[in-house]
Amino acid sequence: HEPVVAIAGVTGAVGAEFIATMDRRAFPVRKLKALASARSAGKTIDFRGERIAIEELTENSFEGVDIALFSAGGGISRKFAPAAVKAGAVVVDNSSAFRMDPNVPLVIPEINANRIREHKGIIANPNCSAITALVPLWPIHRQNRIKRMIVSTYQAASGAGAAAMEELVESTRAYLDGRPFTPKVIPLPYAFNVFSHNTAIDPETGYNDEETKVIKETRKIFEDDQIAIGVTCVRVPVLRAHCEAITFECEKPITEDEVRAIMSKAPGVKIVDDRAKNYFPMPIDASGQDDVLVGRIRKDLSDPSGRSISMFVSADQLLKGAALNAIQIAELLPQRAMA
Ligand code: 2RA
Repeated sequence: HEPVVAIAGVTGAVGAEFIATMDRRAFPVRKLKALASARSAGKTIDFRGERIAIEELTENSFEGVDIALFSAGGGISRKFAPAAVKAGAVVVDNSSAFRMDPNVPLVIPEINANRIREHKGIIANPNCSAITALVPLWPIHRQNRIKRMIVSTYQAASGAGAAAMEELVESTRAYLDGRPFTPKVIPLPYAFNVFSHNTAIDPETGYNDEETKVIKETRKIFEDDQIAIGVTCVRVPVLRAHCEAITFECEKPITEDEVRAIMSKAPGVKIVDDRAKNYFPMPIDASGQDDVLVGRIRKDLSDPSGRSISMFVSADQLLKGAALNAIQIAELLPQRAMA
């Protein structure tokens, strides 16, 4: 039978993209349960020509649910995902709550879809900044192990939710009007500004939580605890696509042409690398489409051994960085195969 699907966090930016992505990919749904906080209960959403009432998310929301998609923050996932599993649902969780749990597969379908069947009720969707880097890096790593990578991220407002996207627009409008602006979501001036990813900073390392996620999630997804990873994550005044500058060092020499050839066959990747036209991955092209755009592919001149390459990538944070990756996981769930 077609699955009953619940979305926990249906009113959020990712929740909306879950629905749009299921529509676009004709994901079969017998019944959709729209779950959100009490504040949203009673409002409605449209799904496949049906008006669906939003229900308050409680421990009892998952009776009869086959697949529960979560994107309402780690606290909500920790509180309600176990109840969903107990009710018999398989949870695909976009929050960071369970990503490092050894009993929870952390999955990017282009890389480790084989881990999905090992789930014990919960499958974790990786952080968008990890997905954006790893989709293009994996096919290289498989052929010529990456021993070190240096990643700088330029992360869009959407990673902080719909309210942050609105705040970027409003703070920019205020800036242009010369009006003072009191932020409600982003605790720093956002218009025309760049700032360190505003999450907790590890007192030992000085790395923020976003940077620590990139390191830990890369090692779990690649199943390689030895990869050396240096990373800096910042928030930039862009609406919904992340960009990342990546330099990686392989075990054996590798040329930019070899990387280009690998990228041309890599699933989930689109090469945008036109030096003549100075045209490379940009958020305005990455937004609203499924691929990770890859360009600026070139030899890292700081490594004379010829084992290092630099490149620049961009991906839609709400799609491949969140909702699309989660739906691709849901499409591969075993019971879906029996539907
Ligand atoms: C961010 N990766 O961009 C985090 C969560 N989506 O804020």
